[in-house]
Amino acid sequence: MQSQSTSQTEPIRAILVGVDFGKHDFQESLNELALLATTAGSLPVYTLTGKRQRPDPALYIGSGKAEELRTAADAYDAEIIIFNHALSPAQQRNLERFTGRYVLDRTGLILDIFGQRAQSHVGKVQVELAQVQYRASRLVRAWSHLERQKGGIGMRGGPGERQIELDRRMLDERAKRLKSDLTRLQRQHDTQRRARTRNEAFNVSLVGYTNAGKSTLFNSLTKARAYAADQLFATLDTTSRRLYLEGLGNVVLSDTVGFIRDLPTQLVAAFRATLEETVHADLLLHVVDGSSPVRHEQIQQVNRVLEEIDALGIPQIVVINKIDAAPELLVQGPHLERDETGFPARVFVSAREGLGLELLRDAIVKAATRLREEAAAGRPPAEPDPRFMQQSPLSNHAIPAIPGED
Ligand SMILES: Nc1nc2c(ncn2[C@@H]2O[C@H](COP(=O)(O)OP(=O)(O)OP(=O)(O)O)[C@@H](O)[C@H]2O)c(=O)[nH]1
Ligand SMILES: [Mg+2]
Repeated sequence: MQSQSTSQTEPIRAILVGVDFGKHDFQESLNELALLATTAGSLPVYTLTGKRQRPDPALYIGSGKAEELRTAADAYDAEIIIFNHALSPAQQRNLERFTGRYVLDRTGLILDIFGQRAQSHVGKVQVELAQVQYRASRLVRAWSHLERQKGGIGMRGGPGERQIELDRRMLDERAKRLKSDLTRLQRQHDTQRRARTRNEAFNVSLVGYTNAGKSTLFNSLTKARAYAADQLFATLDTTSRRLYLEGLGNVVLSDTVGFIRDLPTQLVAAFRATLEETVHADLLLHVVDGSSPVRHEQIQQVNRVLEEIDALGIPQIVVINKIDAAPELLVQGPHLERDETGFPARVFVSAREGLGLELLRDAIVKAATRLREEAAAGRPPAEPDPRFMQQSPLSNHAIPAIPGED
Protein backbone atom coordinates (compact mmCIF):
# COMPACT_ATOMS: atom_id res chain seq x y z
CA MET A 1 0.00 0.00 0.00
CA GLN A 2 2.58 2.44 1.13
CA SER A 3 5.08 1.75 -1.63
CA GLN A 4 2.29 2.18 -4.14
CA SER A 5 1.33 5.60 -2.88
CA THR A 6 4.98 6.65 -2.88
CA SER A 7 5.45 5.56 -6.44
CA GLN A 8 2.35 7.49 -7.43
CA THR A 9 3.69 10.72 -6.06
CA GLU A 10 7.20 10.13 -7.36
CA PRO A 11 8.18 12.92 -9.71
CA ILE A 12 8.70 12.15 -13.38
CA ARG A 13 12.34 11.42 -14.11
CA ALA A 14 13.65 13.88 -16.67
CA ILE A 15 16.74 14.26 -18.79
CA LEU A 16 17.72 17.83 -19.57
CA VAL A 17 19.35 18.74 -22.85
CA GLY A 18 21.29 21.92 -23.53
CA VAL A 19 23.26 22.78 -26.62
CA ASP A 20 26.11 25.23 -26.26
CA PHE A 21 26.06 27.60 -29.23
CA GLY A 22 28.82 29.69 -27.67
CA LYS A 23 26.60 32.05 -25.67
CA HIS A 24 28.18 33.20 -22.43
CA ASP A 25 25.14 32.49 -20.27
CA PHE A 26 24.91 28.85 -21.36
CA GLN A 27 25.50 27.38 -17.90
CA GLU A 28 23.20 29.83 -16.12
CA SER A 29 20.43 29.18 -18.56
CA LEU A 30 20.88 25.45 -18.01
CA ASN A 31 20.68 25.91 -14.23
CA GLU A 32 17.51 27.85 -14.80
CA LEU A 33 16.11 25.00 -16.87
CA ALA A 34 16.75 22.62 -13.95
CA LEU A 35 14.81 24.94 -11.66
CA LEU A 36 12.01 25.22 -14.22
CA ALA A 37 11.89 21.43 -14.56
CA THR A 38 11.72 20.98 -10.79
CA THR A 39 9.07 23.67 -10.52
CA ALA A 40 7.01 21.77 -13.09
CA GLY A 41 7.20 18.71 -10.83
CA SER A 42 9.83 16.60 -12.56
CA LEU A 43 13.10 15.25 -11.23
CA PRO A 44 16.11 16.01 -13.42
CA VAL A 45 18.31 12.89 -13.29
CA TYR A 46 20.84 13.68 -15.98
CA THR A 47 21.92 16.62 -18.12
CA LEU A 48 23.19 16.05 -21.61
CA THR A 49 25.18 18.87 -23.18
CA GLY A 50 27.00 19.33 -26.44
CA LYS A 51 28.44 22.01 -28.64
CA ARG A 52 27.09 22.88 -32.07
CA GLN A 53 27.29 25.73 -34.55
CA ARG A 54 23.59 25.52 -35.33
CA PRO A 55 20.70 23.15 -34.64
CA ASP A 56 20.35 20.03 -36.75
CA PRO A 57 17.12 20.46 -38.74
CA ALA A 58 15.86 16.94 -38.08
CA LEU A 59 17.02 16.05 -34.56
CA TYR A 60 18.26 19.39 -33.22
CA ILE A 61 21.27 17.75 -31.52
CA GLY A 62 22.29 15.57 -34.49
CA SER A 63 22.09 11.81 -34.77
CA GLY A 64 25.24 11.00 -32.75
CA LYS A 65 24.01 13.00 -29.75
CA ALA A 66 20.51 11.65 -30.20
CA GLU A 67 21.97 8.16 -29.85
CA GLU A 68 23.69 9.28 -26.63
CA LEU A 69 20.40 10.73 -25.46
CA ARG A 70 18.57 7.47 -26.05
CA THR A 71 21.23 5.54 -24.14
CA ALA A 72 21.08 7.99 -21.25
CA ALA A 73 17.29 7.83 -21.17
CA ASP A 74 17.51 4.04 -20.85
CA ALA A 75 20.32 4.12 -18.30
CA TYR A 76 18.60 6.69 -16.10
CA ASP A 77 15.14 5.30 -16.61
CA ALA A 78 13.86 8.69 -17.70
CA GLU A 79 10.32 9.17 -18.93
CA ILE A 80 10.69 12.61 -20.32
CA ILE A 81 13.31 14.69 -22.11
CA ILE A 82 13.36 18.44 -21.72
CA PHE A 83 15.21 20.68 -24.17
CA ASN A 84 16.51 24.08 -23.15
CA HIS A 85 15.52 25.40 -26.58
CA ALA A 86 12.51 25.92 -28.77
CA LEU A 87 12.06 22.84 -30.96
CA SER A 88 10.21 22.85 -34.23
CA PRO A 89 7.21 20.52 -34.26
CA ALA A 90 9.11 18.20 -36.62
CA GLN A 91 12.19 18.09 -34.40
CA GLN A 92 10.05 17.35 -31.39
CA ARG A 93 8.26 14.52 -33.17
CA ASN A 94 11.48 13.05 -34.61
CA LEU A 95 13.12 13.09 -31.21
CA GLU A 96 10.11 11.42 -29.62
CA ARG A 97 10.22 8.66 -32.22
CA PHE A 98 13.95 8.26 -31.93
CA THR A 99 14.10 8.06 -28.13
CA GLY A 100 10.69 6.57 -27.44
CA ARG A 101 10.24 9.27 -24.78
CA TYR A 102 7.99 12.26 -24.37
CA VAL A 103 9.93 15.35 -25.47
CA LEU A 104 9.20 18.83 -24.17
CA ASP A 105 10.82 22.06 -25.26
CA ARG A 106 11.42 25.15 -23.18
CA THR A 107 8.23 26.85 -24.34
CA GLY A 108 6.15 23.78 -23.58
CA LEU A 109 7.71 23.54 -20.14
CA ILE A 110 6.98 27.16 -19.25
CA LEU A 111 3.43 26.80 -20.55
CA ASP A 112 3.04 23.74 -18.37
CA ILE A 113 4.17 25.62 -15.25
CA PHE A 114 1.89 28.54 -16.03
CA GLY A 115 -0.94 26.04 -16.42
CA GLN A 116 -0.25 24.59 -12.98
CA ARG A 117 0.10 27.99 -11.35
CA ALA A 118 -2.81 29.95 -12.76
CA GLN A 119 -5.27 30.82 -9.99
CA SER A 120 -7.59 33.56 -11.09
CA HIS A 121 -10.21 33.14 -13.76
CA VAL A 122 -8.47 35.51 -16.12
CA GLY A 123 -5.11 33.84 -15.42
CA LYS A 124 -6.52 30.44 -16.34
CA VAL A 125 -8.09 31.74 -19.52
CA GLN A 126 -4.84 33.41 -20.53
CA VAL A 127 -2.79 30.27 -19.97
CA GLU A 128 -5.23 28.02 -21.75
CA LEU A 129 -5.29 30.31 -24.75
CA ALA A 130 -1.49 30.20 -24.94
CA GLN A 131 -1.53 26.41 -24.63
CA VAL A 132 -4.21 25.95 -27.25
CA GLN A 133 -2.34 28.19 -29.68
CA TYR A 134 0.91 26.35 -29.05
CA ARG A 135 -0.75 22.98 -29.64
CA ALA A 136 -2.63 24.16 -32.70
CA SER A 137 0.55 25.47 -34.29
CA ARG A 138 2.18 22.09 -33.66
CA LEU A 139 -0.68 20.18 -35.23
CA VAL A 140 -0.88 22.35 -38.30
CA ARG A 141 2.81 22.41 -38.87
CA ALA A 142 3.21 18.73 -38.11
CA TRP A 143 0.55 18.04 -40.67
CA SER A 144 2.01 20.21 -43.40
CA HIS A 145 5.34 18.53 -42.76
CA LEU A 146 3.78 15.07 -43.20
CA GLU A 147 2.06 16.20 -46.33
CA ARG A 148 5.31 17.39 -47.82
CA GLN A 149 7.09 14.22 -46.88
CA LYS A 150 4.53 11.88 -48.34
CA GLY A 151 3.46 14.08 -51.19
CA GLY A 152 -0.03 13.82 -49.79
CA ILE A 153 -0.38 10.27 -51.14
CA GLY A 154 -2.25 7.92 -48.90
CA MET A 155 -2.73 10.64 -46.35
CA ARG A 156 -5.47 12.67 -47.89
CA GLY A 157 -8.75 11.66 -46.34
CA GLY A 158 -7.00 9.08 -44.18
CA PRO A 159 -7.77 8.74 -40.50
CA GLY A 160 -4.61 10.67 -39.65
CA GLU A 161 -5.72 13.69 -41.59
CA ARG A 162 -9.25 13.54 -40.29
CA GLN A 163 -8.06 13.33 -36.69
CA ILE A 164 -5.64 16.20 -37.10
CA GLU A 165 -8.27 18.22 -38.91
CA LEU A 166 -10.77 17.54 -36.10
CA ASP A 167 -8.26 18.33 -33.41
CA ARG A 168 -7.25 21.50 -35.14
CA ARG A 169 -10.84 22.61 -35.63
CA MET A 170 -11.57 21.90 -31.98
CA LEU A 171 -8.52 23.87 -30.89
CA ASP A 172 -9.45 26.75 -33.19
CA GLU A 173 -12.96 26.82 -31.77
CA ARG A 174 -11.60 26.76 -28.26
CA ALA A 175 -9.14 29.55 -29.02
CA LYS A 176 -11.93 31.70 -30.45
CA ARG A 177 -14.02 31.13 -27.34
CA LEU A 178 -11.14 31.92 -24.99
CA LYS A 179 -10.30 35.10 -26.87
CA SER A 180 -13.84 36.38 -26.54
CA ASP A 181 -13.84 35.47 -22.84
CA LEU A 182 -10.63 37.40 -22.45
CA THR A 183 -12.01 40.46 -24.21
CA ARG A 184 -14.99 40.43 -21.89
CA LEU A 185 -12.81 40.03 -18.80
CA GLN A 186 -10.54 42.77 -20.05
CA ARG A 187 -13.51 45.14 -20.37
CA GLN A 188 -14.60 44.44 -16.80
CA HIS A 189 -11.07 44.92 -15.69
CA ASP A 190 -10.75 48.27 -17.49
CA THR A 191 -13.91 49.45 -15.79
CA GLN A 192 -12.51 48.50 -12.41
CA ARG A 193 -9.26 50.21 -13.21
CA ARG A 194 -11.02 53.40 -14.24
CA ALA A 195 -12.83 53.32 -10.92
CA ARG A 196 -9.50 52.95 -9.18
CA THR A 197 -7.95 55.74 -11.22
CA ARG A 198 -10.72 58.06 -10.13
CA ASN A 199 -9.48 57.54 -6.60
CA GLU A 200 -6.24 58.97 -7.87
CA ALA A 201 -4.17 56.51 -5.97
CA PHE A 202 -0.50 56.46 -6.80
CA ASN A 203 0.20 53.04 -8.33
CA VAL A 204 3.47 51.25 -7.78
CA SER A 205 4.16 47.90 -9.47
CA LEU A 206 6.85 45.41 -8.57
CA VAL A 207 8.39 43.97 -11.72
CA GLY A 208 11.43 41.81 -12.24
CA TYR A 209 12.92 38.54 -13.25
CA THR A 210 11.28 35.46 -11.79
CA ASN A 211 12.63 34.53 -8.34
CA ALA A 212 14.12 38.01 -7.78
CA GLY A 213 12.15 38.37 -4.55
CA LYS A 214 9.18 40.52 -5.62
CA SER A 215 6.64 38.71 -3.46
CA THR A 216 8.99 38.67 -0.49
CA LEU A 217 9.46 42.42 -0.86
CA PHE A 218 5.72 42.90 -1.34
CA ASN A 219 5.14 41.02 1.91
CA SER A 220 7.78 42.89 3.88
CA LEU A 221 6.47 46.24 2.69
CA THR A 222 2.79 45.52 3.21
CA LYS A 223 2.95 42.86 5.90
CA ALA A 224 0.86 40.73 3.57
CA ARG A 225 1.24 37.06 2.87
CA ALA A 226 1.66 36.67 -0.86
CA TYR A 227 3.02 33.29 -1.85
CA ALA A 228 6.81 33.49 -2.05
CA ALA A 229 8.88 30.43 -2.85
CA ASP A 230 12.14 29.32 -4.35
CA GLN A 231 10.38 28.39 -7.54
CA LEU A 232 10.05 30.05 -10.87
CA PHE A 233 6.74 31.75 -11.50
CA ALA A 234 5.51 31.38 -7.94
CA THR A 235 3.29 34.36 -8.69
CA LEU A 236 1.02 34.44 -11.72
CA ASP A 237 -1.73 36.79 -10.72
CA THR A 238 -1.41 40.40 -9.83
CA THR A 239 -2.06 41.12 -6.16
CA SER A 240 -2.55 44.68 -4.99
CA ARG A 241 -2.53 46.20 -1.55
CA ARG A 242 -2.70 49.60 -0.06
CA LEU A 243 0.46 50.79 1.54
CA TYR A 244 0.67 53.82 3.79
CA LEU A 245 3.82 55.86 3.43
CA GLU A 246 4.78 58.58 5.85
CA GLY A 247 4.90 61.90 4.07
CA LEU A 248 2.89 60.72 1.08
CA GLY A 249 -0.20 58.84 2.19
CA ASN A 250 -1.64 55.74 0.61
CA VAL A 251 -0.22 54.17 -2.51
CA VAL A 252 -1.37 50.98 -4.22
CA LEU A 253 1.42 48.41 -4.44
CA SER A 254 1.05 45.51 -6.90
CA ASP A 255 2.98 42.26 -7.05
CA THR A 256 3.15 40.84 -10.58
CA VAL A 257 4.19 37.84 -12.63
CA GLY A 258 7.94 37.42 -13.07
CA PHE A 259 9.73 37.62 -16.38
CA ILE A 260 12.20 35.15 -17.84
CA ARG A 261 14.57 35.07 -20.78
CA ASP A 262 12.92 33.79 -23.95
CA LEU A 263 9.47 34.22 -22.47
CA PRO A 264 7.37 32.31 -25.00
CA THR A 265 5.71 34.75 -27.38
CA GLN A 266 2.38 32.96 -26.92
CA LEU A 267 2.61 33.81 -23.25
CA VAL A 268 3.54 37.43 -23.72
CA ALA A 269 0.54 37.74 -26.02
CA ALA A 270 -1.85 35.85 -23.76
CA PHE A 271 -0.59 37.56 -20.63
CA ARG A 272 -0.81 40.99 -22.14
CA ALA A 273 -3.77 41.77 -19.87
CA THR A 274 -1.84 40.85 -16.74
CA LEU A 275 1.39 42.37 -17.91
CA GLU A 276 -0.35 45.55 -18.92
CA GLU A 277 -1.29 46.05 -15.32
CA THR A 278 2.27 47.32 -15.08
CA VAL A 279 1.70 49.78 -17.92
CA HIS A 280 -0.80 51.60 -15.77
CA ALA A 281 1.57 52.02 -12.87
CA ASP A 282 2.97 55.43 -12.03
CA LEU A 283 6.21 53.96 -10.77
CA LEU A 284 7.93 50.61 -11.23
CA LEU A 285 10.09 48.97 -8.62
CA HIS A 286 12.35 46.81 -10.75
CA VAL A 287 13.46 44.08 -8.35
CA VAL A 288 16.79 42.41 -9.13
CA ASP A 289 18.38 39.37 -7.51
CA GLY A 290 21.67 41.00 -6.51
CA SER A 291 23.18 37.63 -5.67
CA SER A 292 22.74 36.26 -9.18
CA PRO A 293 25.85 36.23 -11.37
CA VAL A 294 23.66 37.01 -14.37
CA ARG A 295 21.72 39.90 -12.86
CA HIS A 296 22.75 42.26 -15.67
CA GLU A 297 21.30 39.96 -18.32
CA GLN A 298 18.19 39.59 -16.20
CA ILE A 299 17.78 43.35 -15.97
CA GLN A 300 18.01 43.56 -19.74
CA GLN A 301 15.55 40.74 -20.27
CA VAL A 302 13.05 42.46 -18.00
CA ASN A 303 13.51 45.76 -19.80
CA ARG A 304 12.98 43.98 -23.10
CA VAL A 305 9.60 42.66 -21.97
CA LEU A 306 8.72 46.06 -20.54
CA GLU A 307 9.48 47.54 -23.93
CA GLU A 308 7.20 44.99 -25.58
CA ILE A 309 4.30 46.05 -23.40
CA ASP A 310 5.08 49.77 -23.72
CA ALA A 311 6.08 50.14 -20.09
CA LEU A 312 9.66 51.26 -20.57
CA GLY A 313 8.70 54.90 -20.25
CA ILE A 314 7.43 54.47 -16.71
CA PRO A 315 9.92 55.73 -14.13
CA GLN A 316 11.79 52.89 -12.44
CA ILE A 317 13.57 52.53 -9.18
CA VAL A 318 15.92 49.56 -9.47
CA VAL A 319 15.82 47.56 -6.25
CA ILE A 320 18.91 45.41 -5.85
CA ASN A 321 17.61 42.70 -3.52
CA LYS A 322 19.24 39.79 -1.65
CA ILE A 323 22.28 41.81 -0.61
CA ASP A 324 22.53 39.44 2.37
CA ALA A 325 23.42 36.67 -0.09
CA ALA A 326 26.01 38.68 -2.01
CA PRO A 327 29.05 39.28 0.22
CA GLU A 328 30.42 42.16 -1.88
CA LEU A 329 27.07 43.96 -1.65
CA LEU A 330 26.60 43.18 2.02
CA VAL A 331 29.90 44.92 2.77
CA GLN A 332 28.43 48.16 1.44
CA GLY A 333 25.20 47.56 3.34
CA PRO A 334 21.80 48.92 2.36
CA HIS A 335 22.08 52.23 0.56
CA LEU A 336 20.46 54.49 -1.99
CA GLU A 337 21.90 55.86 -5.22
CA ARG A 338 20.43 58.85 -7.02
CA ASP A 339 20.78 59.77 -10.64
CA GLU A 340 22.26 63.11 -11.71
CA THR A 341 18.88 64.82 -11.29
CA GLY A 342 18.53 63.57 -7.73
CA PHE A 343 15.85 61.02 -8.60
CA PRO A 344 16.23 57.80 -6.56
CA ALA A 345 17.76 55.38 -9.07
CA ARG A 346 18.79 52.33 -7.08
CA VAL A 347 18.21 50.99 -3.62
CA PHE A 348 20.18 48.08 -2.20
CA VAL A 349 18.07 45.95 0.14
CA SER A 350 17.39 42.54 1.54
CA ALA A 351 13.67 41.90 1.51
CA ARG A 352 14.03 38.74 3.51
CA GLU A 353 16.26 40.16 6.22
CA GLY A 354 14.43 43.48 6.24
CA LEU A 355 17.53 45.51 5.35
CA GLY A 356 17.08 48.87 3.63
CA LEU A 357 13.29 48.85 3.64
CA GLU A 358 13.13 52.29 5.26
CA LEU A 359 15.40 53.61 2.51
CA LEU A 360 13.12 52.07 -0.08
CA ARG A 361 9.96 53.53 1.45
CA ASP A 362 11.67 56.87 1.52
CA ALA A 363 12.76 56.50 -2.10
CA ILE A 364 9.17 55.78 -3.16
CA VAL A 365 7.98 58.90 -1.32
CA LYS A 366 10.69 61.03 -2.96
CA ALA A 367 9.97 59.61 -6.41
CA ALA A 368 6.21 59.98 -6.05
CA THR A 369 6.53 63.55 -4.80
CA ARG A 370 8.78 64.46 -7.72
CA LEU A 371 6.49 62.78 -10.26
CA ARG A 372 3.45 64.53 -8.87
CA GLU A 373 5.17 67.89 -9.01
CA GLU A 374 6.18 67.23 -12.60
CA ALA A 375 2.66 66.14 -13.50
CA ALA A 376 1.23 69.26 -11.87
CA ALA A 377 3.69 71.37 -13.86
CA GLY A 378 2.22 69.79 -16.99
CA ARG A 379 5.15 67.70 -18.10
CA PRO A 380 4.28 65.74 -21.24
CA PRO A 381 3.80 61.97 -20.96
CA ALA A 382 7.10 60.21 -20.61
CA GLU A 383 9.01 58.95 -23.64
CA PRO A 384 10.83 55.64 -23.27
CA ASP A 385 13.54 56.55 -20.86
CA PRO A 386 16.94 55.81 -22.41
CA ARG A 387 18.40 55.28 -18.96
CA PHE A 388 16.57 52.00 -18.72
CA MET A 389 17.42 50.75 -22.18
CA GLN A 390 21.00 49.67 -21.88
CA GLN A 391 23.95 51.06 -20.07
CA SER A 392 24.15 53.96 -17.69
CA PRO A 393 22.50 53.15 -14.36
CA LEU A 394 22.78 49.47 -15.09
CA SER A 395 26.39 49.51 -16.10
CA ASN A 396 28.73 47.14 -14.37
CA HIS A 397 30.85 49.67 -12.57
CA ALA A 398 27.92 50.81 -10.51
CA ILE A 399 27.22 47.40 -9.00
CA PRO A 400 30.48 45.89 -7.85
CA ALA A 401 31.20 42.95 -10.12
CA ILE A 402 31.27 39.49 -8.65
CA PRO A 403 34.64 37.89 -9.32
CA GLY A 404 34.48 35.80 -12.45
CA GLU A 405 31.53 37.73 -13.82
CA ASP A 406 31.44 39.36 -17.28
N1 LIG B 1 18.82 35.51 0.61
C1 LIG B 1 17.70 36.14 0.24
N2 LIG B 1 16.71 35.45 -0.32
C2 LIG B 1 15.58 36.12 -0.68
C3 LIG B 1 15.44 37.51 -0.44
N3 LIG B 1 14.23 37.89 -0.92
C4 LIG B 1 13.65 36.77 -1.43
N4 LIG B 1 14.45 35.70 -1.28
C5 LIG B 1 14.18 34.33 -1.66
O1 LIG B 1 14.10 34.22 -3.09
C6 LIG B 1 13.10 33.26 -3.46
C7 LIG B 1 12.11 33.89 -4.41
O2 LIG B 1 11.36 34.86 -3.73
P1 LIG B 1 9.94 35.36 -4.25
O3 LIG B 1 9.58 36.52 -3.39
O4 LIG B 1 8.98 34.25 -4.38
O5 LIG B 1 10.36 35.87 -5.71
P2 LIG B 1 9.42 36.45 -6.87
O6 LIG B 1 10.22 37.50 -7.55
O7 LIG B 1 8.11 36.85 -6.31
O8 LIG B 1 9.30 35.18 -7.80
P3 LIG B 1 8.14 34.78 -8.87
O9 LIG B 1 6.81 35.09 -8.27
O10 LIG B 1 8.40 33.33 -9.03
O11 LIG B 1 8.44 35.57 -10.11
C8 LIG B 1 12.49 32.76 -2.15
O12 LIG B 1 13.11 31.55 -1.79
C9 LIG B 1 12.82 33.87 -1.17
O13 LIG B 1 12.90 33.40 0.16
C10 LIG B 1 16.51 38.20 0.20
O14 LIG B 1 16.49 39.40 0.44
N5 LIG B 1 17.61 37.46 0.50
MG1 LIG C 1 6.23 36.21 -6.76
